[in-house]
Amino acid sequence: MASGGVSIDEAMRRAIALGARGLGTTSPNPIVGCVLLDAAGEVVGEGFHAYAGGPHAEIVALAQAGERARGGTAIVTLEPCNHTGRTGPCTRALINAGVAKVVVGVADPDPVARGGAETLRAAGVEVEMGVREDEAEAGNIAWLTSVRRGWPYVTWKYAATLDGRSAAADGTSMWITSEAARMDVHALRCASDAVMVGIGTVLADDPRLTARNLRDGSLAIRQPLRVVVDSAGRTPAGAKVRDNAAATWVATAAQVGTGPDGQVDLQALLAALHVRGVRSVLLEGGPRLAGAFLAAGLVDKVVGYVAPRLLGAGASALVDAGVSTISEAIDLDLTDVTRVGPDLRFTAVPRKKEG
Ligand code: RP5
Repeated sequence: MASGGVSIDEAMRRAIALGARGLGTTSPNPIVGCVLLDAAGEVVGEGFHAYAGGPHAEIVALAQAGERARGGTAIVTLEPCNHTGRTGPCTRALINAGVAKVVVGVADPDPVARGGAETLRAAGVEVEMGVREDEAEAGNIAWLTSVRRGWPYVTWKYAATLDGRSAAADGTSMWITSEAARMDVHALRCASDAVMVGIGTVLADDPRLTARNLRDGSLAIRQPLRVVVDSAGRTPAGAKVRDNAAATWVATAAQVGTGPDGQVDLQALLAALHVRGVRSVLLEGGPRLAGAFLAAGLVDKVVGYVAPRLLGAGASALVDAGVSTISEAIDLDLTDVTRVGPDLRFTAVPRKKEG
């Protein structure tokens, strides 16, 4: 590395941060960031993938660098694509630009686009895989998980009181948490391809399920698909989820098929969403739907907002997961605890069952 230049490691950190700017807008494409260093190690180009059909991160960075890319190093969070889709292969663009080395965070699992490293090596480009791999993976976790297994990454979000209640005894449930926590939820909605609730929540709360700025009520630029899991098709014609603010899919058992419980088959529902290009789902409840997802092992991450309030006996439980004895408890591993305004936000992942 020349004096004044940046290390490969620093450049990958920068590329991961750049890629994050595309969070929520790239689907069905991945989150990708790229930093280009010239032969002396100076940054000569940067880019990220902003939306499907738009230029890939490598192409944005190469355009900035121009001739200075020749003999340089491209640091990319995801293995450069090897195929012609809506845009041409990034491997070809890197080779044509005379890039000498490509450093990759995570290998591309997509059967359509993978194989970039091999193509680059065959053209005489040095390739180094797995730099800051864990962070690059975390930055693109929904897309990577979804593409590897064929159904979207599911985050269950809940809001509860300190005694774990989601609604008061009379059924009122809106605004358990603070505006700060609700704004945080809108950021989660913005970063998700779909927001999902059960018919019970639609009938009880008539939610809008749009991503918006709570202060002025304005809608975010891109809206997640609203999904109502509604086995018997009971969503009222006048429900807010049926307005024009965002696209909505009322998923019925007749469309999706039924699972063992006679309700919408959740695995089939997720597979159908994957086909529609949905890579991440924000599951917002209510207790029955969240319980069914948890019991089926279909939740990848839990984000819980807990308000310092108490609702006491008679109030609804947060989740109806059919647990009747302690040995059946659904165990989670906490990954983060953050204070959001007056509330707490817990992030956790369900613990994999042994055996
Ligand atoms: C859910 O968001 C709550 O359970 C409530 O039903 C809903 C409110 O959504 P908006 O109407 O604010 O979009 O988490």
